[in-house]
Amino acid sequence: MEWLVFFEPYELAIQELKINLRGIRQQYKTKGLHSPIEYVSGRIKTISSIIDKLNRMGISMNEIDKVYDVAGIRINCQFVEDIYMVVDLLKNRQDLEIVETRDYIKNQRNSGYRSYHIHAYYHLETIDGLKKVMVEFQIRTLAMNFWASIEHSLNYKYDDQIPEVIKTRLKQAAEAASWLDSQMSEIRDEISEAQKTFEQRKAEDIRDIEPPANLITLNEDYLTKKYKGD
Ligand code: 0O2
Repeated sequence: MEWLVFFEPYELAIQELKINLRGIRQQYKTKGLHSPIEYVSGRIKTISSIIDKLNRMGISMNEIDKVYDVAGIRINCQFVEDIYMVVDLLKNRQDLEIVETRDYIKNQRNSGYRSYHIHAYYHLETIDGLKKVMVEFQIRTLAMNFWASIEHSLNYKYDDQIPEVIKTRLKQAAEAASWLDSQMSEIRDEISEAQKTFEQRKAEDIRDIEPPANLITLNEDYLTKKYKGD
């Protein structure tokens, strides 16, 4: 029961943030613009993972608030430039209070890990009033995400003791991912233009399709029934 109470605000924050951030993507698409957000996911840290982290940090359960990533939101982007656009979007939100930023893109970790992290309080409206919920945002390109998820699985498999030979391969793979990101950035305008044209064509195709003759009648019938008596 205590864990349920503990997790609830984090879960609500994740649900709301996922909807809000997906809404941003939707708004870019509606305007026929390239969206800096490709897709958004969220997770709550498992109890065992929280306990592992407390042990790693050498702190007790009473200091659980120091675990900044109980609620995690991951934002995947197409281009490195998009990451910094997303960072600005987050910094300008009224419902977020930025506490810390970590740029592991400009300062790649020794493992080869790249990503942009933000720790921020999300302003959650609860039945007991405003609650500030700590959330960790990880903003990365698809290439960074691919690398991180593979390395994460290997760390799990080898219990954080990845053999040196595999570590070397991972570093080479991280360089390749970084190279891929820079190549994609070079042709970013071309790709964005192609994507915009594709979206516009899709919209035009729909506009050109004649609706069935009885569609309006059907809608009118439906509305008459739905609001009968109002
Ligand atoms: P999980 O399972 O993803 O929740 P610090 O001790 O403060 O220097 P800390 O606590 O690792 O660093 O915080 P940081 O740097 O903000 O990293 C938090 C999360 O980023 C990690 O959470 C990972 O999700 C991810 N991350 C950081 N470094 C790496 C890395 O080298 N490889 C991969 N794959 N992910 C990384 P957890 O709790 O470690 O794990």
